[in-house]
Amino acid sequence: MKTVIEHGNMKTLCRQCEMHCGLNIDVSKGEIEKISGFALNPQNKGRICPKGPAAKELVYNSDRLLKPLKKQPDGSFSEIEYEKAMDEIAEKMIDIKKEYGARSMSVWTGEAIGFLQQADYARRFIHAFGSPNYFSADSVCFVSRYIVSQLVQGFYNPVPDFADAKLILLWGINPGVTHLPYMISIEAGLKKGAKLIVIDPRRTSAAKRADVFVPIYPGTDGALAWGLAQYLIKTGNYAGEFIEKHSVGFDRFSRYAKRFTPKFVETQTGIPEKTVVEIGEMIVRHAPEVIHSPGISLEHHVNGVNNLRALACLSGLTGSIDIRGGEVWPKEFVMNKLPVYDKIPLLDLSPIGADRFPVLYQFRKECHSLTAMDYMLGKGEYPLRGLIFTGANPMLTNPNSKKVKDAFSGLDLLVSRDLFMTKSAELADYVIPAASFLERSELYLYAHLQRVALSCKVIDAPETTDEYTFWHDLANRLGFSEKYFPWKNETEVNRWLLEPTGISLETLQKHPEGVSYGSFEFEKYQHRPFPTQTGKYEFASKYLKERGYPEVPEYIPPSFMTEDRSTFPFVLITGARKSFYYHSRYRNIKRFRKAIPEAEIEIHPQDAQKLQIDDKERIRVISTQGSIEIRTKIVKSGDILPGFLQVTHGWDDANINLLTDDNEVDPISGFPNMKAVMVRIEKTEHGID
Ligand SMILES: Nc1nc2c(c(=O)[nH]1)N[C@H]1C(S)=C(S)[C@@H](COP(=O)(O)OP(=O)(O)OC[C@H]3O[C@@H](n4cnc5c(=O)[nH]c(N)nc54)[C@H](O)[C@@H]3O)O[C@H]1N2
Ligand SMILES: Nc1nc2c(c(=O)[nH]1)N[C@H]1C(S)=C(S)[C@@H](COP(=O)(O)OP(=O)(O)OC[C@H]3O[C@@H](n4cnc5c(=O)[nH]c(N)nc54)[C@H](O)[C@@H]3O)O[C@H]1N2
Ligand code: SF4
Ligand SMILES: [Mo]
Repeated sequence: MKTVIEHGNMKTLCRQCEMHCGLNIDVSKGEIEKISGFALNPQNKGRICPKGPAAKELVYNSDRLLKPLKKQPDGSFSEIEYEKAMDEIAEKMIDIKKEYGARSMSVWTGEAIGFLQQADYARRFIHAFGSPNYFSADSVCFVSRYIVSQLVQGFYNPVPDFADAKLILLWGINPGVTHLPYMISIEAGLKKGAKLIVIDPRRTSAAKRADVFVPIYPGTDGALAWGLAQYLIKTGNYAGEFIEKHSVGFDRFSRYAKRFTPKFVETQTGIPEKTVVEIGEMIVRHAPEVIHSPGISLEHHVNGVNNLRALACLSGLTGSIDIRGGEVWPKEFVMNKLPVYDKIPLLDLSPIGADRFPVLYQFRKECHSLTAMDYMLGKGEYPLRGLIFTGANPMLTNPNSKKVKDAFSGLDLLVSRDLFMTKSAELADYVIPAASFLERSELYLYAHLQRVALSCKVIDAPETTDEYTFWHDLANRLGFSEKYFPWKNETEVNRWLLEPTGISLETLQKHPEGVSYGSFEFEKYQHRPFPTQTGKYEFASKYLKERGYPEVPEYIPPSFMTEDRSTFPFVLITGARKSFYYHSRYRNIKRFRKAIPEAEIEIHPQDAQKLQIDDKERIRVISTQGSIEIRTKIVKSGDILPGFLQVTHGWDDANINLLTDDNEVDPISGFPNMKAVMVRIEKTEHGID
């Protein structure tokens, strides 16, 4: 494993999260010496989060897998040559195809390889093989928001212009920890005088900087959004001209809004009536330069889509669409496309979950990962017998881990591509060492900056394969590489992707800070229709109504507010992010592990006192699905609402997804409830050890 240059400096993009900050890499004697932020990349302007420099500890980690592994009959792993492993994987795929049909094979991409080019190789591969079954972490990640934006305004990625906003509302998102470049833009807005409102059951780092911090019961954001809509409509403070000319469904929307008086909103959200009015007044004062930015937490509820729709409609009410300081539609940068879905639709092969969640399938062309488990367990319309997963650790990240284990364990073929041995990889028949982001080169679009950039290969790691090479090598053995994976390597793919754009690979190689592909124009809807079904901004959705869902985003209270609580008196939020950890990753970075050595359950001091629980005591948390033991962290009063608990996911030995339920899902998106899980707590014999 040597850097591609012996000495000197290289610039690239970080892909340890979706933000793709610019990195500056100092190299000495064929090794990375130091990683810092690249000041000329406008995405991060030289700043990076703690994971930026930790990339060095990631790629040179002593746990790194550098040889393919094959599971032996006794359950242990032995090393195997790459070519032989690939021959055997291809043979097993052919067997599965012969016995059950191609659709019984599937692929799954995780967050680590991203949502664009790297994931698209896998999509292309499985469709070319003849199976519609492409799964990914996206269907527990951002896809609900993607569906909502498409439904309401027709674009999946309107970008927030934080720097020019006058009022920013963060709904269950903590960008200082999770999206550093967003925080940089928010800070630019705050410097110019913007006000900040943070809506969260926990006092996060963002909440500490807010003008108004609004603690809210999880899963009730829809009620607050409706309450604000009611306030704006009742006081006549809405963008009448925009609504009249460019929207549909406002009459039905405003009729439904009526019941959400500040008093009613208080009963649902726990937010005092007067705070609801105060937020309403602030919106009126600053409209239309108002941005509502939701995080993952609004999606992880069974009423997620409709809560998000209600929220999305607030931007239409204030006319904050496609304006400076509002939500802007970026120009499209049209590259060649890797997915071949349009050429090989495969709909007649019953993609898994397409019948159960047709909206998810229609908007995303991807299958429902939770339903996949049932098909693997023989409870589907047809058997799912094989899976290749890459950059994912579903054993710790999908809900109901016990079911994931049972499902994965019974497959005829399970292949993991990863940098490390993980809880999921342990179940695999083959584990193939994957190239890290510093060992490949890919294109990235900064939509909010309208720039395109290219990451470069910093390290040559012949012990590993990059995503393209892996899928190419497998396609080659299965006889479809010439047709579908004809490029020699990733550089050639990048050249092909850029062909229609007028920007060459060489230009991007010369400009590691990226290249602009257009300036912003605003209010484009004045001269072209919204790309929705009706050509208008949709306060009510005929599309959803036709599929049996409510036309306006009706609010349904989360189950903990309506069900009997005697067995499970606490409500558990899972997955609030920590700076040092990324889902299940980085537990093997020693200095991070020293800072946070093990999983913790955040608990309010009042609740701890009531249960006579000490700080750092090992307790048991129990849900309808299972239980885990975990150490307490008694937080300050005000840091979490009493009656609510929080556990960050991704820990091997205190896996919170043993408690989440894969059947408690949003009926539109199929997203699981991960943010309002009913639980109880019991003391253990361990106490404080
Ligand atoms: N360091 C780090 N960064 C990451 C990740 C990581 O694992 N680590 N993961 C990346 C990924 S894939 C994603 S999807 C993003 C997620 O990014 P964010 O959406 O910013 O995720 P969180 O940090 O979990 O922040 C969510 C906040 O929502 C609050 N919350 C929970 N339930 C509710 C609710 O019902 N309503 C409201 N209003 N708030 C609620 C939680 O208390 C928490 O503070 O982060 C990305 N960035
Ligand atoms: N309870 C609960 N569960 C959650 C969430 C929550 O909030 N609460 N959040 C959900 C969300 S939003 C998401 S996005 C998912 C994420 O779910 P996953 O994508 O399954 O999560 P990771 O743990 O990040 O798994 C990534 C794996 O990829 C490996 N890897 C790292 N770099 C590379 C690379 O370059 N190539 C390859 N091939 N592998 C690599 C890592 O070692 C790691 O094992 O988790 C979800 N799960
Ligand atoms: S925020 Fe951190 S992990 Fe994400 S791209 Fe930037 S430096 Fe990398
Ligand atoms: Mo995510």
